[in-house]
Amino acid sequence: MHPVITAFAASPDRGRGLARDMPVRWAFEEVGQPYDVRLLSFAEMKQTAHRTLQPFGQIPTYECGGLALFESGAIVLHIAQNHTGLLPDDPDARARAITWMFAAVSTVEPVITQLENTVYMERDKPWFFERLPLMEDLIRIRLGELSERLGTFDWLDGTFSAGDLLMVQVLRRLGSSNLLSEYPSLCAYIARAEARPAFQRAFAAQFAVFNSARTQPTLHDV
Ligand code: GTB
Repeated sequence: MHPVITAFAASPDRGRGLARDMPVRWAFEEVGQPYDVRLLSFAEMKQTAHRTLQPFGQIPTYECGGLALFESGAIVLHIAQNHTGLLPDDPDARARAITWMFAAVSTVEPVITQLENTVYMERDKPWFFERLPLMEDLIRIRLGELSERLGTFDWLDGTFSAGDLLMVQVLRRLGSSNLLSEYPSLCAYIARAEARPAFQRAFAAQFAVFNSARTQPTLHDV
């Protein structure tokens, strides 16, 4: 039995690999663990059956044997801890890689989601055009600090780890903004990660879901 994860049946990201099943798929691909996916509609995500697995009615979830998990970062950590390939063996290096996982989701991601929320929910507010540059500057601070730390290295701490996986996935959320282009070393860091065969397999798998949803005949086609 393979682990089963949940993902959007029709992802609002239109197949760009930005929803949070993507890091989980990518982690499975990095360690060579096959997995199955249960696709959910928005309505199904809010039903009790799914909330039993994910109290907030979101994707992704992970089920394997008797274990059910939610939170993409925790799922990636679980995969990384139970397979080789995403965390170093050396205990100190392992702890540092896990630190980068937390840094991705708790220090870098919040300023990015704050900007997304402002753009999605406050666009029609009178303060929107004043607030936007403030949100962007908060992101610039984090990107500058991250770029400074990465320097000329390929990865954040030695070899590619689950810390890089989560960090890159967080940074990819900025894809449609111009902010990243101000940090060429971060663009190169993302490109390096996206060139990994495991990333490409994960991306193709989630894109296939979007593509098949798009080509499903609708009532009007029948
Ligand atoms: N902290 C949780 C985790 O990491 O697992 C957050 C999970 C989460 O935000 N899930 C989102 C969800 O289920 C999907 S990924 N949302 C539905 C809901 O809350 O009702 C977030 C996401 C959605 C859309 C885009 N996009 O269109 O680009 C990108 C990311």
